[in-house]
Order: sequence, then structure tokens, then C-alpha cells
Amino acid sequence: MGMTLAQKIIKRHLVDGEMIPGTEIALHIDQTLTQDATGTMAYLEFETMGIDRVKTERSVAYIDHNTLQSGFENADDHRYIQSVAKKHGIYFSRPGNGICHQVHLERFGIPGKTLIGSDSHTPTGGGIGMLAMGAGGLDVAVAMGGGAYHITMPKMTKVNLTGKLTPFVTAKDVSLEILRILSVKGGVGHIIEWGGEGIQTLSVPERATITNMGTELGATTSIFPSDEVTRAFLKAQGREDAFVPLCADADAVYDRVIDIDLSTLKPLIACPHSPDNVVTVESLSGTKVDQVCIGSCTNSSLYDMLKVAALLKGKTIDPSVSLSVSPGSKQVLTMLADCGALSDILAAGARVLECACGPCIGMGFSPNSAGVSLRTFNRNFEGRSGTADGKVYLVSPETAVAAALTGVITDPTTLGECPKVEMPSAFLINDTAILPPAPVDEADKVEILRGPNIKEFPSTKPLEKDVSAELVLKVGDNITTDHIMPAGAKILPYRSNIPYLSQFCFGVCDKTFPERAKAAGASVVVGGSNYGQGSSREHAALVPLYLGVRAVIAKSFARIHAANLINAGILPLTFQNPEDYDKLKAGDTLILSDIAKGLSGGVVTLYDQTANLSIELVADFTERQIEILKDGGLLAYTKNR
Ligand code: MIC
Ligand code: SF4
Repeated sequence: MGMTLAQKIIKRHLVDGEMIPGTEIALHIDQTLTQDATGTMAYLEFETMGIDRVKTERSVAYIDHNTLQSGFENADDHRYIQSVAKKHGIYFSRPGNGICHQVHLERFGIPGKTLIGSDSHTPTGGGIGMLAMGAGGLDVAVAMGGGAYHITMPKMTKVNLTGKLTPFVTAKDVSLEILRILSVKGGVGHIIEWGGEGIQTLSVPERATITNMGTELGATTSIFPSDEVTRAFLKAQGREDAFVPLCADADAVYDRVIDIDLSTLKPLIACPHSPDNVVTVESLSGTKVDQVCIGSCTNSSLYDMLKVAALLKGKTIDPSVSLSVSPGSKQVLTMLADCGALSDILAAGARVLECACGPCIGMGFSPNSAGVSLRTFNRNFEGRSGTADGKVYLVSPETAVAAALTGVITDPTTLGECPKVEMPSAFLINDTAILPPAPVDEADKVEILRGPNIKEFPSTKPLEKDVSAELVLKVGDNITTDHIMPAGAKILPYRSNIPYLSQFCFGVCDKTFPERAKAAGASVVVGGSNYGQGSSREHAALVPLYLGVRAVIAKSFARIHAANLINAGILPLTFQNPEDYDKLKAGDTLILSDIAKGLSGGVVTLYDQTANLSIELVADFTERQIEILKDGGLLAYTKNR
């Protein structure tokens, strides 16, 4: 039987387990990346392992999230990461050099290699045929130390593309269409492989837009074959030697096949507050827009920016709209400047921001109160923009420009002639903002620079026999990590300071949560399905741990968050009977007894003392995960061994 492309890469990297969907496998990891908002933790964790030099083929530390530096905190964290990178064999991409996923694709990605990153949009690398996955910081630290990365062997979904995109319909619309079809839960437990004759018409940046947003489907990752389009991109990046042709076997078997005819797609838009809330742009035309933001790891390539510049050329944006443009990398920005396209963007009235995540993670450019913001980003979760009642819509760069010019949601196909943008045959290469690590024999001399913003980890303890805890918070379906541990300009600078961060835990749902959880001593959170979707931030587990959360009981969990909970020593348990969710009430006293025995048997019994009822909870863990939970988290587990 033939193999899918992802199965081939998995097979080559398999160090433990069998490739049976639903069972745990361990993969050798060739490359890692971190960004600064999750990186400080990851490197603190790496340091505790006492390993001198990373064991990967390539590890890169990017600074792209916390670049506002409104106080000493970010600057301290950046210096810390820079010094750790230099000492331990990690390349360091300086602030301003660009968004990790964009720069990694340009300068480091290699088809057929495995990559994990402490950022959920790491699957962007699937645009050039990498098996690239988002992970918690601790998993990345372990991989840097040469340890394997454990995942559940995914099922395989194929999306078969036919036809060709019509003018003003883009890769972003393909991402939104698949979200419309599958929803934010539809990719859970699957790898999405893109194929069919339609992929030949898609450039690498377009493919990367699509694999980037596969994260919003909850998929383990997304991947395109490595073909002549990939070769041309790598050649233009001066890296043709990294090219290897890769594709699925003709007789590969998929668990699910979805067909999309590119020629029938229309410009689409995701409405607040979920990326799968998708309708046609046309159906909302005329809606007043206050703000437009172009950029983020989804749509900040040179290809995207040249289209934006061509559409803005000679025009002026509507006076009622504020427009930001953040190019994805120094390479993109420099090339825009050199060809004059940057002048067209500026002349039209855009505010050009740094090559960083910026507004995507609420670092500035928050909309006005109740403002409507059209963004080319990948997430529109409630409150993420920094304005609690802001209404964020997700669109393509073309639809974004149309709204910036007219002041209302506008179908871009009404803009007239669609500009043609060619990919350059050679990108401008200047890696001065990527600092190589110190040579091995000089690493000893490198001093690690720590600032006062870096605080201790929350302490963990081995699993208790029984836990009596208060149900402090009950939430619904699709709770995101932005609900659990919000980001944004006011909080993000404290990613290395768990005690400070803890004040904001679950702030979007219930501002009294931190205080009540602390008062309870031991607590439980109850959630609906797809609990913990979104980002890879392990802070969404470490902060609840600090506040005394012992278990999260939900109908189902998102992949990375479930792993982060286990790594933190918090029990992620699921309802055997989803209807039991309705029986539990906030404030109830819950007793989990004989937990270790329950973990081995796969079922933990919960007694709700307040309601006087017992409920069976599924404890679906591998032997390794049970040992991690028993030890009180992955750090303790790793140290104990
Ligand atoms: C995000 O898009 O939510 C982030 C910020 O990039 C996160 C990482 C983080 O929280 O630092 C992610 O996607 O993993
Ligand atoms: Fe940065 Fe936004 Fe991409 Fe996250 S989704 S890595 S915040 S640009």
C-alpha cells in the first residue's frame, strides 16, 4: 500500500511506536524554532537540563512578538535569549528581522525535515514540504536536547485542489473555505495534505498561507509536496541545495478526501469571533470598517505586499479608516523599498509597522471601542486585538485593501483590473540580523544575561493519591488559550513572570477567577469541547498550575494544550458521557480518588460531594504520560531520569 507524504516523513523520523492512528509515536526532530513570548520559558527549561549544546541540525531563536519594549522587561528577555542562544548553539534572529515563520521559510526551512516550534503556526513550514508542528516550550526544549517529540499518530486528510484561482480570489480564501467546511475542530487528530493538479498554480507563499491556517482547523499539521515550485523558491533564496522532491505515492490511502475547485471560490471573510465563522465578502458588503491591518505570519510575504502596493498605487485610503501594513521580514521590507512599492503603500496613507507580529497579538494598533477591524491575520478570538468589544474579521490582503480604499466591506472583484505580481527569480539575501552561535570552544566564555523580569517556574509536586478541589470555573466549547491566558501589550511583556501573569488568567471569561482559584487552594476547571484551541503558549497551563488547578475536565481537548497540561502535571480528563458536563456546577466540591489507579485503568471516578453524584472520567494516557503525571510534570520526569 502506498504512503502519504506525511507518513513517509514520519517513517523516516520514527524513533518509537507504530504508525497506527490514535497511538503515541515518538519522532526525531531535525530543527526547532522559538519566538520570544514562549522562548524565555523554553530556554529556562532547556538550561535546567544541563545540556551544553543543542543536538538538533538547526535551532533558531526569533524575537518577533514582544518588540514594543515599553519597559525594561522585553529588552531583558531579549538579551537573555540572545545570550542563551550564543552559548548553546542556537541561531538568533534579532528583533526587526521578521516574524519567525516567514523568516524560517525564507532562510532555514528544508523539505522533508521535521521542525517543531514553540508557536502554533509552525506548520507554515509545510508550505515547502516540511513536517512542521507547533509544540509547548518544554517539548521544544527536550527536542533541542536531542529528545524525541511525542504525538498521537494522526489520521490523513487529503485536500484535492482542481482548477485555478480567479482574479482577486486568493490562498487566504482557500484557507477560509476549508475552515468553513471543517470548522475549528475539523482537523483535530489529522494531518492535512494538499494535492491535486491545482497546487501547481500556487506559489510557495500562497502554500504557506494555507498551511499556516491549518492550525485554525486544529490539525496536527498541514503539508504540500516539494516540487518545481518549491525548487524555484529555494533557488531564489540562494538555497537550491536544500531542495529535495517529495510527494505522496499515487496509491496512498487517506482517511478523508475533500475536493475544492479553485475556480469556483469567491472572496471570503471570517466574522467575529471565530476563524470558521465564514461567509462571502459580498454578503457583508457595505458594512462600515474602522481599521484595516495587513501582515502577520499568514499574509506578510513579498508576494502579498507587492499585491497590496499595486492595489494602493496612486490611490488614497478612506479618511475614516486607519490602515497598518507590517511586512513579514527584513527581506520583504527591503525588497519593497528597493522596488519603490513601499512608497506606493506610504503614499496611499498606510502606517508601516515593524516586521513583527504587532497587532496580531494585540501589541499595539488595537481598534477603537466596538470598532470593526479587517485583518489579514489568522485569529479573531474575542479580546485578542486588545479592545474587548472590538470586532475582528479575517480576510485576504486584496479584500483588506478594498475596505481600506472604500471605508466599507467591499468585494475586491469590484476593484477593476487585478494586478499581476511575479515572484522574483532572486530574493535579496542579507542575513546580518541573524547571529550565529559562538564556536564550541568559545561557548564557555559566554555569560548568560538575566534580568529581574525572569521569575521562577511554578513548583510542581508528584501526583497525590486523592484530590479534593473546588470547581472554580465552568466554561463552554472552543475555549481558546487567549481566554485562559490572554496576551496583548499590557500582559505579554510578563511571559517570564508567572506570578504577575496569574492576575489575568481567564480574564476574558471571569475576572474573579485568579482570586477564587487561589482562595480554593486546589481547584478544577470544567470545559466543553476543543478546550485550549489556538496558541501553543504553555503559560495557559503553567499559570493555572501556579493558581492551584489540579485537573481540567472537558468534553475534548486541543492537541498542543492537552500536551502542555500533562507537561505541567495537570490532569486533562474527558467526560465518558458528555451529558455529565451539565451535572457539574461552579462552586461544587469535587473529589478525585485513587487517581494513579484510575490513570492505569483508563477511568478516574469523580465524586461531586455537593451534588452527591459520581461521574466517570476518561483518562486516555500512554504509559509515558502517566509517568509524567505521576512525577508532577515533564521537567520532574526528565530530571528523575
Ligand atoms: C499566537 O498567535 O497566539 C501566538 C502568540 O503566536 C502563540 C504563541 C504565544 O502565545 O506566545 C501561538 O500561536 O502559539
Ligand atoms: Fe505572530 Fe500572529 Fe503569527 Fe502568532 S499568529 S506567530 S502572533 S503573527
